[in-house]
Amino acid sequence: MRIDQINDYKVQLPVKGGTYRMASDDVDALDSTIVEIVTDDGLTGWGETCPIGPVYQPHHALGARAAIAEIAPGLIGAEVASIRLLAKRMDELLNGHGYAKAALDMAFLDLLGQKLRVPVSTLLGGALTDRVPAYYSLIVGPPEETARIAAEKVKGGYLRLQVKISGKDLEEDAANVHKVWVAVGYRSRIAVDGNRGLTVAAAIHLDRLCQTIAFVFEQPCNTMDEASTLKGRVTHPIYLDENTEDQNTVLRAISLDIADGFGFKVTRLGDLTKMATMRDLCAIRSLPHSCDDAWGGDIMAAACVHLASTVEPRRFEGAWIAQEYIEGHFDAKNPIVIENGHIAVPQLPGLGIKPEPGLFGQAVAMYGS
Ligand code: 0XW
Ligand code: MG
Repeated sequence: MRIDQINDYKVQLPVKGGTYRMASDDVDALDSTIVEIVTDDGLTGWGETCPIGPVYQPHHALGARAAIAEIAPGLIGAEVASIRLLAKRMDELLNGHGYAKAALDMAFLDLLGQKLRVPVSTLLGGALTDRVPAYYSLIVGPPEETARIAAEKVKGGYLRLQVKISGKDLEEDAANVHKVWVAVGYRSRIAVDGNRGLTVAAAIHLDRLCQTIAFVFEQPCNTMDEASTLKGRVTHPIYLDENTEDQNTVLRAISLDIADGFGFKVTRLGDLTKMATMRDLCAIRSLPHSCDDAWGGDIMAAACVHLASTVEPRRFEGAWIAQEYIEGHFDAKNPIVIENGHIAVPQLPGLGIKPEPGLFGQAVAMYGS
Protein backbone atom coordinates (compact mmCIF):
# COMPACT_ATOMS: atom_id res chain seq x y z
CA MET A 1 0.00 0.00 0.00
CA ARG A 2 1.68 3.18 -1.23
CA ILE A 3 0.80 6.84 -0.74
CA ASP A 4 -0.70 8.36 -3.88
CA GLN A 5 -2.00 11.64 -2.59
CA ILE A 6 -1.98 13.82 0.53
CA ASN A 7 -4.56 16.58 0.91
CA ASP A 8 -4.89 19.00 3.74
CA TYR A 9 -7.97 20.91 4.77
CA LYS A 10 -8.51 23.91 7.02
CA VAL A 11 -11.60 23.59 9.18
CA GLN A 12 -12.95 26.28 11.47
CA LEU A 13 -14.37 24.92 14.73
CA PRO A 14 -16.36 27.62 16.57
CA VAL A 15 -16.52 27.10 20.35
CA LYS A 16 -20.07 26.03 21.25
CA GLY A 17 -21.59 27.97 24.16
CA GLY A 18 -19.23 30.95 24.15
CA THR A 19 -15.63 31.76 24.88
CA TYR A 20 -13.36 29.01 26.27
CA ARG A 21 -11.42 30.76 29.05
CA MET A 22 -8.06 29.68 30.43
CA ALA A 23 -5.37 31.56 32.33
CA SER A 24 -3.14 31.58 29.24
CA ASP A 25 -5.73 32.61 26.62
CA ASP A 26 -9.40 32.96 25.68
CA VAL A 27 -10.53 31.29 22.46
CA ASP A 28 -13.76 31.51 20.42
CA ALA A 29 -12.94 29.41 17.35
CA LEU A 30 -10.19 26.97 16.52
CA ASP A 31 -8.41 26.37 13.25
CA SER A 32 -8.08 22.64 12.69
CA THR A 33 -5.85 21.04 10.05
CA ILE A 34 -7.18 17.79 8.62
CA VAL A 35 -4.97 15.45 6.65
CA GLU A 36 -6.34 12.97 4.11
CA ILE A 37 -4.02 10.33 2.68
CA VAL A 38 -5.14 8.30 -0.33
CA THR A 39 -3.28 5.11 -1.23
CA ASP A 40 -2.80 3.19 -4.47
CA ASP A 41 -5.15 0.46 -3.25
CA GLY A 42 -8.02 2.91 -2.76
CA LEU A 43 -7.91 3.32 1.02
CA THR A 44 -8.20 6.73 2.68
CA GLY A 45 -6.65 7.56 6.06
CA TRP A 46 -7.42 10.62 8.18
CA GLY A 47 -5.41 12.68 10.66
CA GLU A 48 -5.89 15.96 12.50
CA THR A 49 -3.95 18.56 14.45
CA CYS A 50 -5.63 21.53 16.11
CA PRO A 51 -3.61 23.78 18.41
CA ILE A 52 -5.85 25.72 20.79
CA GLY A 53 -4.79 29.06 19.35
CA PRO A 54 -1.20 30.27 18.92
CA VAL A 55 -0.52 31.01 22.61
CA TYR A 56 -1.37 27.86 24.59
CA GLN A 57 1.82 26.07 23.56
CA PRO A 58 4.50 26.64 20.90
CA HIS A 59 2.22 25.33 18.13
CA HIS A 60 0.01 27.16 15.70
CA ALA A 61 -2.30 26.22 12.84
CA LEU A 62 -0.31 28.00 10.11
CA GLY A 63 2.84 26.30 11.40
CA ALA A 64 1.18 22.90 11.11
CA ARG A 65 0.24 23.48 7.48
CA ALA A 66 3.67 24.89 6.63
CA ALA A 67 5.33 21.84 8.18
CA ILE A 68 3.02 19.48 6.26
CA ALA A 69 3.93 21.34 3.03
CA GLU A 70 7.58 20.63 3.81
CA ILE A 71 7.01 16.92 4.51
CA ALA A 72 4.13 15.75 2.29
CA PRO A 73 5.84 15.83 -1.16
CA GLY A 74 8.58 13.55 0.22
CA LEU A 75 6.02 10.98 1.34
CA ILE A 76 4.40 10.44 -2.05
CA GLY A 77 5.08 6.86 -3.14
CA ALA A 78 6.11 5.75 0.35
CA GLU A 79 4.94 2.34 1.54
CA VAL A 80 2.51 2.39 4.47
CA ALA A 81 3.65 -0.67 6.38
CA SER A 82 6.18 0.33 9.03
CA ILE A 83 5.04 3.28 11.15
CA ARG A 84 8.58 3.60 12.48
CA LEU A 85 10.04 3.86 8.99
CA LEU A 86 7.50 6.55 8.10
CA ALA A 87 8.39 8.48 11.28
CA LYS A 88 12.06 8.23 10.32
CA ARG A 89 11.28 9.43 6.80
CA MET A 90 9.39 12.44 8.22
CA ASP A 91 12.36 13.27 10.48
CA GLU A 92 14.63 13.18 7.43
CA LEU A 93 12.35 15.68 5.69
CA LEU A 94 11.87 18.10 8.60
CA ASN A 95 13.45 18.45 12.00
CA GLY A 96 10.96 18.76 14.87
CA HIS A 97 7.38 20.00 14.35
CA GLY A 98 5.96 16.88 15.97
CA TYR A 99 2.50 18.41 16.25
CA ALA A 100 2.26 18.52 12.44
CA LYS A 101 3.81 15.07 11.95
CA ALA A 102 1.24 13.75 14.45
CA ALA A 103 -1.58 14.36 11.94
CA LEU A 104 0.25 12.39 9.24
CA ASP A 105 1.14 9.62 11.69
CA MET A 106 -2.54 9.39 12.69
CA ALA A 107 -3.50 8.92 9.04
CA PHE A 108 -0.80 6.22 8.59
CA LEU A 109 -2.21 4.32 11.58
CA ASP A 110 -5.73 4.75 10.24
CA LEU A 111 -4.62 3.26 6.91
CA LEU A 112 -2.66 0.42 8.46
CA GLY A 113 -5.57 -0.45 10.75
CA GLN A 114 -7.95 -0.55 7.78
CA LYS A 115 -5.51 -2.68 5.80
CA LEU A 116 -4.97 -5.15 8.65
CA ARG A 117 -8.62 -4.91 9.70
CA VAL A 118 -7.82 -3.96 13.29
CA PRO A 119 -8.66 -0.84 15.29
CA VAL A 120 -5.85 1.65 15.96
CA SER A 121 -5.92 0.64 19.67
CA THR A 122 -4.56 -2.77 18.59
CA LEU A 123 -1.66 -1.11 16.76
CA LEU A 124 -0.91 0.85 19.95
CA GLY A 125 -0.46 -2.29 22.01
CA GLY A 126 -4.04 -3.41 22.55
CA ALA A 127 -7.10 -2.09 24.35
CA LEU A 128 -7.73 -2.94 28.01
CA THR A 129 -11.30 -1.71 27.89
CA ASP A 130 -14.02 -0.84 25.40
CA ARG A 131 -15.17 2.29 27.27
CA VAL A 132 -12.95 5.01 28.73
CA PRO A 133 -13.77 7.74 31.26
CA ALA A 134 -13.74 11.33 30.01
CA TYR A 135 -13.06 14.33 32.22
CA TYR A 136 -14.81 17.69 32.07
CA SER A 137 -12.96 20.98 31.91
CA LEU A 138 -14.63 23.88 33.76
CA ILE A 139 -13.45 27.12 32.21
CA VAL A 140 -12.39 30.17 34.24
CA GLY A 141 -15.62 31.73 35.49
CA PRO A 142 -17.56 32.99 38.52
CA PRO A 143 -17.32 30.51 41.43
CA GLU A 144 -21.09 30.00 41.93
CA GLU A 145 -21.57 29.24 38.24
CA THR A 146 -18.53 26.96 38.13
CA ALA A 147 -19.83 24.98 41.12
CA ARG A 148 -23.29 24.70 39.55
CA ILE A 149 -21.86 23.26 36.32
CA ALA A 150 -19.55 20.98 38.34
CA ALA A 151 -22.52 19.45 40.18
CA GLU A 152 -24.42 19.04 36.92
CA LYS A 153 -21.49 17.32 35.19
CA VAL A 154 -20.88 14.91 38.07
CA LYS A 155 -24.59 14.07 38.04
CA GLY A 156 -24.16 13.44 34.31
CA GLY A 157 -21.54 10.76 35.00
CA TYR A 158 -18.17 12.54 34.93
CA LEU A 159 -15.77 11.02 37.46
CA ARG A 160 -13.19 13.78 37.13
CA LEU A 161 -13.35 17.55 36.77
CA GLN A 162 -10.70 20.02 35.80
CA VAL A 163 -11.20 23.45 37.37
CA LYS A 164 -9.45 26.16 35.41
CA ILE A 165 -8.23 29.14 37.42
CA SER A 166 -7.13 32.56 36.24
CA GLY A 167 -3.98 32.98 38.33
CA LYS A 168 -4.88 36.66 38.56
CA ASP A 169 -7.29 36.80 41.48
CA LEU A 170 -6.32 34.63 44.43
CA GLU A 171 -9.64 35.15 46.24
CA GLU A 172 -11.68 34.13 43.21
CA ASP A 173 -9.43 31.17 42.38
CA ALA A 174 -9.65 29.88 45.98
CA ALA A 175 -13.43 30.42 45.98
CA ASN A 176 -13.72 28.44 42.75
CA VAL A 177 -11.87 25.47 44.21
CA HIS A 178 -13.78 25.61 47.52
CA LYS A 179 -17.19 25.90 45.90
CA VAL A 180 -16.53 23.05 43.47
CA TRP A 181 -15.38 20.91 46.41
CA VAL A 182 -18.55 21.73 48.37
CA ALA A 183 -20.64 20.94 45.30
CA VAL A 184 -19.06 17.61 44.34
CA GLY A 185 -16.73 16.60 47.22
CA TYR A 186 -15.45 13.06 46.97
CA ARG A 187 -17.89 12.21 44.18
CA SER A 188 -15.40 13.48 41.62
CA ARG A 189 -11.63 13.68 41.36
CA ILE A 190 -10.48 17.26 40.86
CA ALA A 191 -7.58 18.79 38.95
CA VAL A 192 -6.97 22.52 39.39
CA ASP A 193 -5.44 23.80 36.15
CA GLY A 194 -3.38 26.99 36.28
CA ASN A 195 -2.45 26.81 32.57
CA ARG A 196 0.97 28.35 33.40
CA GLY A 197 -0.68 31.45 34.88
CA LEU A 198 0.58 31.46 38.49
CA THR A 199 3.81 32.62 40.02
CA VAL A 200 5.47 30.22 42.45
CA ALA A 201 4.28 32.48 45.29
CA ALA A 202 0.67 32.46 44.06
CA ALA A 203 0.74 28.68 43.72
CA ILE A 204 1.99 28.33 47.31
CA HIS A 205 -0.71 30.71 48.56
CA LEU A 206 -3.50 28.85 46.75
CA ASP A 207 -2.15 25.55 48.04
CA ARG A 208 -2.35 26.90 51.65
CA LEU A 209 -5.83 28.31 51.18
CA CYS A 210 -7.08 24.93 49.91
CA GLN A 211 -5.21 22.75 52.39
CA THR A 212 -8.08 20.38 53.21
CA ILE A 213 -9.28 19.93 49.65
CA ALA A 214 -8.13 16.92 47.64
CA PHE A 215 -6.98 17.95 44.20
CA VAL A 216 -4.02 17.69 41.86
CA PHE A 217 -2.42 20.96 40.82
CA GLU A 218 -2.02 20.96 37.02
CA GLN A 219 0.59 23.17 35.36
CA PRO A 220 0.37 26.01 37.92
CA CYS A 221 3.48 27.85 36.69
CA ASN A 222 5.13 28.57 33.38
CA THR A 223 8.29 26.49 33.47
CA MET A 224 9.39 23.09 34.70
CA ASP A 225 12.01 24.81 36.86
CA GLU A 226 9.25 26.71 38.66
CA ALA A 227 7.34 23.45 39.11
CA SER A 228 10.44 21.87 40.61
CA THR A 229 10.74 24.64 43.21
CA LEU A 230 7.17 23.83 44.32
CA LYS A 231 8.22 20.32 45.37
CA GLY A 232 8.15 20.08 49.16
CA ARG A 233 6.59 23.54 49.45
CA VAL A 234 3.06 22.59 48.40
CA THR A 235 0.99 19.68 49.64
CA HIS A 236 -1.02 19.08 46.48
CA PRO A 237 0.47 16.75 43.86
CA ILE A 238 1.87 18.58 40.84
CA TYR A 239 0.91 17.47 37.32
CA LEU A 240 2.62 18.83 34.22
CA ASP A 241 0.70 19.57 31.04
CA GLU A 242 2.03 22.36 28.79
CA ASN A 243 5.64 21.66 29.84
CA THR A 244 5.56 18.14 28.37
CA GLU A 245 6.73 19.41 25.01
CA ASP A 246 8.48 16.22 23.95
CA GLN A 247 9.49 12.77 25.16
CA ASN A 248 12.80 13.92 26.56
CA THR A 249 11.11 16.53 28.77
CA VAL A 250 8.81 13.88 30.18
CA LEU A 251 11.77 11.60 30.83
CA ARG A 252 13.53 14.49 32.58
CA ALA A 253 10.47 15.36 34.68
CA ILE A 254 10.17 11.73 35.78
CA SER A 255 13.84 11.23 36.53
CA LEU A 256 14.12 14.53 38.46
CA ASP A 257 10.90 13.70 40.33
CA ILE A 258 9.28 16.99 39.33
CA ALA A 259 5.85 15.63 38.40
CA ASP A 260 3.35 13.39 40.17
CA GLY A 261 1.36 12.94 36.98
CA PHE A 262 0.74 14.39 33.54
CA GLY A 263 -1.86 15.92 31.27
CA PHE A 264 -0.61 14.44 28.01
CA LYS A 265 -1.47 15.79 24.58
CA VAL A 266 -1.01 13.45 21.60
CA THR A 267 0.19 16.03 19.10
CA ARG A 268 2.47 17.81 21.58
CA LEU A 269 4.36 14.61 22.36
CA GLY A 270 4.92 14.06 18.66
CA ASP A 271 2.44 11.37 17.67
CA LEU A 272 0.38 8.45 18.98
CA THR A 273 3.34 6.07 18.99
CA LYS A 274 5.47 8.49 21.00
CA MET A 275 2.65 9.01 23.45
CA ALA A 276 2.33 5.22 23.81
CA THR A 277 6.00 5.17 24.81
CA MET A 278 5.25 7.81 27.49
CA ARG A 279 2.31 5.68 28.64
CA ASP A 280 4.72 2.78 29.21
CA LEU A 281 7.27 5.00 30.93
CA CYS A 282 4.60 6.29 33.31
CA ALA A 283 3.52 2.72 34.02
CA ILE A 284 7.02 1.87 35.26
CA ARG A 285 6.81 4.62 37.90
CA SER A 286 3.03 4.27 38.53
CA LEU A 287 2.45 7.82 37.35
CA PRO A 288 -1.12 8.74 36.39
CA HIS A 289 -1.87 10.67 33.21
CA SER A 290 -4.65 11.71 30.89
CA CYS A 291 -4.99 11.20 27.12
CA ASP A 292 -6.00 14.49 25.51
CA ASP A 293 -5.25 16.85 22.79
CA ALA A 294 -5.46 20.63 22.88
CA TRP A 295 -8.56 20.61 20.65
CA GLY A 296 -9.91 18.93 17.52
CA GLY A 297 -12.93 17.22 15.99
CA ASP A 298 -13.87 13.54 15.76
CA ILE A 299 -10.59 12.45 14.14
CA MET A 300 -8.56 13.78 17.05
CA ALA A 301 -11.13 12.49 19.53
CA ALA A 302 -10.91 8.99 18.02
CA ALA A 303 -7.11 9.07 18.25
CA CYS A 304 -7.23 10.06 21.95
CA VAL A 305 -9.81 7.40 22.76
CA HIS A 306 -7.88 4.59 21.02
CA LEU A 307 -4.81 5.45 23.05
CA ALA A 308 -6.84 5.95 26.24
CA SER A 309 -8.18 2.40 25.93
CA THR A 310 -4.62 1.04 26.18
CA VAL A 311 -3.82 2.78 29.50
CA GLU A 312 -4.09 0.80 32.72
CA PRO A 313 -7.41 2.06 34.16
CA ARG A 314 -6.13 2.57 37.73
CA ARG A 315 -3.59 5.12 36.52
CA PHE A 316 -5.81 6.72 33.93
CA GLU A 317 -6.89 10.31 34.57
CA GLY A 318 -9.43 10.32 31.76
CA ALA A 319 -9.62 11.47 28.17
CA TRP A 320 -10.45 15.02 27.22
CA ILE A 321 -12.08 15.55 23.85
CA ALA A 322 -13.57 18.80 22.59
CA GLN A 323 -17.00 17.30 21.83
CA GLU A 324 -18.80 19.30 24.54
CA TYR A 325 -17.60 22.49 22.82
CA ILE A 326 -18.22 21.55 19.18
CA GLU A 327 -21.49 21.60 17.26
CA GLY A 328 -22.03 18.43 15.23
CA HIS A 329 -19.69 15.65 14.13
CA PHE A 330 -17.42 14.79 11.21
CA ASP A 331 -18.97 11.34 10.94
CA ALA A 332 -22.66 11.26 11.78
CA LYS A 333 -22.76 7.44 11.56
CA ASN A 334 -19.88 6.78 13.94
CA PRO A 335 -19.41 9.91 16.04
CA ILE A 336 -17.14 9.97 19.09
CA VAL A 337 -19.47 10.92 21.93
CA ILE A 338 -19.35 11.28 25.68
CA GLU A 339 -22.21 9.43 27.34
CA ASN A 340 -22.52 9.32 31.13
CA GLY A 341 -19.01 10.74 31.33
CA HIS A 342 -17.58 7.89 29.26
CA ILE A 343 -16.63 7.32 25.62
CA ALA A 344 -17.05 4.06 23.69
CA VAL A 345 -13.81 2.96 22.02
CA PRO A 346 -14.29 2.65 18.23
CA GLN A 347 -14.22 -0.98 17.17
CA LEU A 348 -14.09 -0.51 13.40
CA PRO A 349 -10.76 -1.00 11.57
CA GLY A 350 -8.42 2.01 11.73
CA LEU A 351 -9.56 5.09 13.62
CA GLY A 352 -13.20 4.15 12.97
CA ILE A 353 -14.03 7.64 11.66
CA LYS A 354 -14.96 8.46 8.08
CA PRO A 355 -15.74 12.17 7.60
CA GLU A 356 -18.82 12.81 5.43
CA PRO A 357 -17.67 13.26 1.80
CA GLY A 358 -17.14 16.94 0.93
CA LEU A 359 -17.57 18.05 4.57
CA PHE A 360 -14.28 19.96 4.65
CA GLY A 361 -14.75 21.70 1.29
CA GLN A 362 -11.83 22.33 -1.02
CA ALA A 363 -8.39 21.16 0.13
CA VAL A 364 -6.03 24.06 0.95
CA ALA A 365 -3.11 22.03 -0.35
CA MET A 366 -2.76 18.86 -2.42
CA TYR A 367 0.36 16.79 -2.87
CA GLY A 368 0.87 13.87 -5.29
CA SER A 369 -1.27 12.68 -8.17
C1 0XW B 1 -8.58 20.93 29.02
N1 0XW B 1 -7.65 20.82 27.94
C2 0XW B 1 -7.31 19.42 27.70
C3 0XW B 1 -8.31 21.41 26.73
C4 0XW B 1 -7.65 22.68 26.38
O1 0XW B 1 -6.90 22.52 25.24
C5 0XW B 1 -6.74 22.98 27.50
C6 0XW B 1 -6.40 21.65 28.04
C7 0XW B 1 -5.65 21.71 29.35
O2 0XW B 1 -5.75 20.83 30.20
O3 0XW B 1 -4.87 22.64 29.55
MG1 MG C 1 -4.05 21.51 31.36
